[in-house]
Amino acid sequence: MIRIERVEQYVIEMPLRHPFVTSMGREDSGIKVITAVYADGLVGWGEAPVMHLPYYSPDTAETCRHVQREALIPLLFRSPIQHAADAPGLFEPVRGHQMARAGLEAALWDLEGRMVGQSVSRLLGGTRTSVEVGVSVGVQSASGELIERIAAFLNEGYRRIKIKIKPGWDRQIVAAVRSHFPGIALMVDANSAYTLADAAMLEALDSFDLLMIEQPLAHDDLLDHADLQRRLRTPICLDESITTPGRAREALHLGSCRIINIKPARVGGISAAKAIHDMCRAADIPVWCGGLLESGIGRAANLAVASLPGFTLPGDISGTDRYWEEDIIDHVFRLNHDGTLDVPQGPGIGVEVLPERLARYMLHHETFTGS
Ligand code: OSB
Ligand code: MG
Repeated sequence: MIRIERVEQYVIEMPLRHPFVTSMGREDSGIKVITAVYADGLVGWGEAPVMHLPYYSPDTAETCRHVQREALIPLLFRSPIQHAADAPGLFEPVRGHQMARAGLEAALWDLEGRMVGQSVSRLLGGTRTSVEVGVSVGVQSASGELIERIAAFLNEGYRRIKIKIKPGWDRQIVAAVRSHFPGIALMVDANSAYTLADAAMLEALDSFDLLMIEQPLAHDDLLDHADLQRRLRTPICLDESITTPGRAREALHLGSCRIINIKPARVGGISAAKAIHDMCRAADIPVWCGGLLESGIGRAANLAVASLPGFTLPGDISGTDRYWEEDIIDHVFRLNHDGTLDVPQGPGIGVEVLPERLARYMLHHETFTGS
């Protein structure tokens, strides 16, 4: 039984080593709502990797704080749960606000793992001890710069390169990258920058042997993606459009994509991520674990999720140094020589939070107790 005694909520902002530019805009830092749940003398940590403004998902630090404080945390105090997997049922009265739920649920998974002395990977039924990883490379100021950055990442051992595209930084850039690196596993992510009016350009991408085209059309669309997928040889991978297991079911039914990027934070938590994984596995749809510039807390949890057997494509779970000068945990995620990251095997997410680092990046802190 998990009977929560106290919840600490932190909003932190960590400077990124390199600005991350996409069709949605530019991020110079990562803003996160971190929650710590306390029970039986143990603590579990979870991250809601929100953005500064609702340009990727509707979640922001303020909406997440509000929904956790006013709705989700009170639910947690009102009824003890048996397992972290019961959190989605407990949170059921709340509509939307996927990242607020996901951050708290992740903390419960970490806590449960620590209570029973098992890793979150193990609790979930993970079958891998290391996972293949790729890297997502933002829009650069010129193609030469992009090629240099890609060369550096390949040199570090990343197995798959994803480049961000947007109108004016698409076909020619992909052509330049492909002719420079003929053999690499390459994909593009548009973050919803196009419409069906751009179908001709997207069809032209078929000639570059891309692993997939991620979220070319509207962030909440399934129908146009189904239409586009019928016209493309390259698989479409959905990111933004898949916000719940129900949406994944609709996408599979409609043929909106052939691959799904599962981000636990986007789909409302680890349980929902597992449910989508199970559904895709049964339907023979490959999945991979996406990222949202997580700190080590979210990265460790994502590695646990990516250890499930259906995650057959390299994930956006890059090494710590790709994001931060210093992380808020006691562990640095370093790429193995074979382009993989190890899945933490210790209890819970298998890493410890460093309080002085958390304090350094803290913007807000609030304590909640049941009474
Ligand atoms: O669309 O996958 C995306 C980062 C922030 C918001 C959206 C996306 C991304 C990435 C980078 O592509 C993922 C990562 O390395 O964490
Ligand atoms: Mg994406």
